[in-house]
Amino acid sequence: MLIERADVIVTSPGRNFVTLKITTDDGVVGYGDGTLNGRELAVASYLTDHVVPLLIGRDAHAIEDTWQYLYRGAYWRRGPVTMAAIAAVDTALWDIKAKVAGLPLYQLLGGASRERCLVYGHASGKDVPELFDSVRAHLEEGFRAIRIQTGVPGLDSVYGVASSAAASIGDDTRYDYEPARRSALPAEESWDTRAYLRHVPSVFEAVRGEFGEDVALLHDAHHRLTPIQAAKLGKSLEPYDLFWLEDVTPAENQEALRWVRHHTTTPLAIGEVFNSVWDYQHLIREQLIDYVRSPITHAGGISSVRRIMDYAAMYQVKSGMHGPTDVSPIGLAAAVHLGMALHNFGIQEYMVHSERTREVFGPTHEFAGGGLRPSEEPGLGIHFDEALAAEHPYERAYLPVNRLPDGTVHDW
Ligand code: KDG
Ligand code: MG
Repeated sequence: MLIERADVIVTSPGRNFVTLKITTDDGVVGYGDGTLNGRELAVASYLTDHVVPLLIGRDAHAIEDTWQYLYRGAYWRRGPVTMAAIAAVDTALWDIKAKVAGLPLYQLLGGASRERCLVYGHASGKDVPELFDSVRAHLEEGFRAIRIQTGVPGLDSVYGVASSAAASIGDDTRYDYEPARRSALPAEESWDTRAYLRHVPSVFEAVRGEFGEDVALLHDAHHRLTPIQAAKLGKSLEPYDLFWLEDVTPAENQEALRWVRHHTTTPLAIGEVFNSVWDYQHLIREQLIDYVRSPITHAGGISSVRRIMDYAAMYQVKSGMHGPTDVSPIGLAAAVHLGMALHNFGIQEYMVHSERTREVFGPTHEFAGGGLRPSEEPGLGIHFDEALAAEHPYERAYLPVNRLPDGTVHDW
């Protein structure tokens, strides 16, 4: 079975997505996600100009060989653009293989290890009362694990805080802090680490006081702290028993995690900006983290994330794949299929896509009992509507940029 066509589709139903559609000579179609938030067209060009010509005529079943051919053959390895492009190919080929087998993808990955994949939603609020509304809305919808982000007194806007986070599932305003910001230039936000460190523990104290001990709570520091600040935050949050504390320091300096680890027992998650097993080599072997955040979409696809998770399993490190709205429903479907099969699955991030996005992608996985479960359809279970996708052309959009009070650019 040979690859006959490969089409790169860029669509923007609420935000931008890059999709690869591979068609075989006997008409089987597979989809892969290669969306890289704010740099979408770089992946689209990498695919169209450099990868698609290599795919035509290849054996659609040779997934591992194609992965190695694209990874090693390019000479220029790793990096978010390359690995998102390889992810799109790998995911589309797994979709095809499972459709040909007539099985939902998780069956080819080893079969179900659990009934459903536990997910966490995003609650947020400018202040504690707003945050409580948002937590309550998530609990009513059935979430059992919730990420908590709040405004910080003195700061105008803070990463991860929506203007109406209590809006219902699928409402476009629920995650308006993480939007396709459709302006000519990136929005600019401000940041003050001391104010943040003073405020956050009181928020978790209030949330535990109101909602009790059962709900799993998570928090994302979004790479903004120094090692010693991160250690302080981890220690100060210990009484509130977090499921994890995410991205405490910038991901490039892996030594930083050693400092944090030596000072706190709060579990640590990192890796949404990592894109290969090599990024985890020391962090996992030295047991400096508890959860791997790499999503299939940014880390070379199902084959590659599976490699990371098999390595992580030796050290009791679990998965916690990135699942923001900028990973398309195809990337999320792939994560749920792999999550079903992995023994060391931990949790899946689930920012529910807007209605418009879901109409274009047609995902069939289902949310119930605080978790996601893939449908039993052969393949990934995606019904992509190309005609509808074409009605939503690309619009340039950037992630925000972050500055300290004196104007210095800070990590976002
Ligand atoms: O594109 C970047 C976002 O997906 C990221 O900022 C979201 O940190 C994030 C998260 O944990 O979902
Ligand atoms: Mg994050």
